[in-house]
Amino acid sequence: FTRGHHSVGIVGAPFWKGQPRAGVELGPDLIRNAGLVDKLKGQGCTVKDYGNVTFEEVTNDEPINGVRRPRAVGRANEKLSNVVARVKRDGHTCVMLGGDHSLAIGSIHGHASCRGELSVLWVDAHADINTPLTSPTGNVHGQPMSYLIHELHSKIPAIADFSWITPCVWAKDLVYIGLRDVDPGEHFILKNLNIKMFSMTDVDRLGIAKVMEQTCDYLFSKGKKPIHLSYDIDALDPSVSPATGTPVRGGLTYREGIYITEVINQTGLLSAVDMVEVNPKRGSCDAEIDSTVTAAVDLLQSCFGRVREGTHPPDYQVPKP
Ligand code: 6HN
Ligand code: MN
Ligand code: MN
Ligand code: MN
Repeated sequence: FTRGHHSVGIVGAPFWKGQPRAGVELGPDLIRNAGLVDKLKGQGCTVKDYGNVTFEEVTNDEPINGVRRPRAVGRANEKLSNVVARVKRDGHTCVMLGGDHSLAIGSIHGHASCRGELSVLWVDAHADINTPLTSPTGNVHGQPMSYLIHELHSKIPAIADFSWITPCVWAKDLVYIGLRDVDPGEHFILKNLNIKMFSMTDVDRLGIAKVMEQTCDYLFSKGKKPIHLSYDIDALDPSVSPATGTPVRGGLTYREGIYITEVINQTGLLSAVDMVEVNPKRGSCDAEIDSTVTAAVDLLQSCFGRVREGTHPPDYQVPKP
């Protein structure tokens, strides 16, 4: 009776080692405790919760080629890739709850290993496309796309626990929305590979409706492929989602953020979603944490058919007195 009717598989990935700030590993359970499963069921979805992936402890994890915690990050993503591939084989739209954004490596890789070529929509304040050698920080959450893009393969140095990664996304199949903090190496890559992006300046100029229209036109002109939506909660303005590791002023409003997911649901092509970088330890009070977690849940509900105008069962009758 709603536009839900999706089959959703949820995977928690309580992992933080793609960046230095503890707390982001609490994201999956916080988002669940906010009622995600019941809310999705309430709007007509079938939901299977695969629980949290468990990650092995890694001691002795010195940087390689500037990449921090390369063994932990490489192994965690290899495991996640296998779990996401299983969720896709089981026939669900996969929801990966992070965790930091380095997890997009495993999520997209696992998705592509099952479904082949994908369209990737990356909603984020950041482009997360630094190579290990352009990265100003060495944090892998600022690098995941660089490992996945075919065109960047020759720029990636060898890292033992990353050797399982085979590039699976073409630069033309990637679109960014929300960018406002892009490093020089990343900007060069975006321009050089002619990657489609809607920075916050573009959102200001066009409005979010035109941004989404152009996003869909662009992606569909390359052929209709399963969509992987990678949603970093820091795409939203910090007034909405303050509890995150790398907040940047001037982000998407709550309404713009929701509108993106409503349009993606309408395409009927959504095949996997990442919801990442919710970090309760970065909130300065409960209200800040609640606002951030609620936004994450609301975005996921909109991905799976919740509409703001409301809905009613087809057989609904106004009660007669
Ligand atoms: N994120 N561009 C910076 C870096 O360290 O490479 C920040 C990355 C932020 C990543 O928010 O997922
Ligand atoms: Mn970000
Ligand atoms: Mn990110
Ligand atoms: Mn639908």
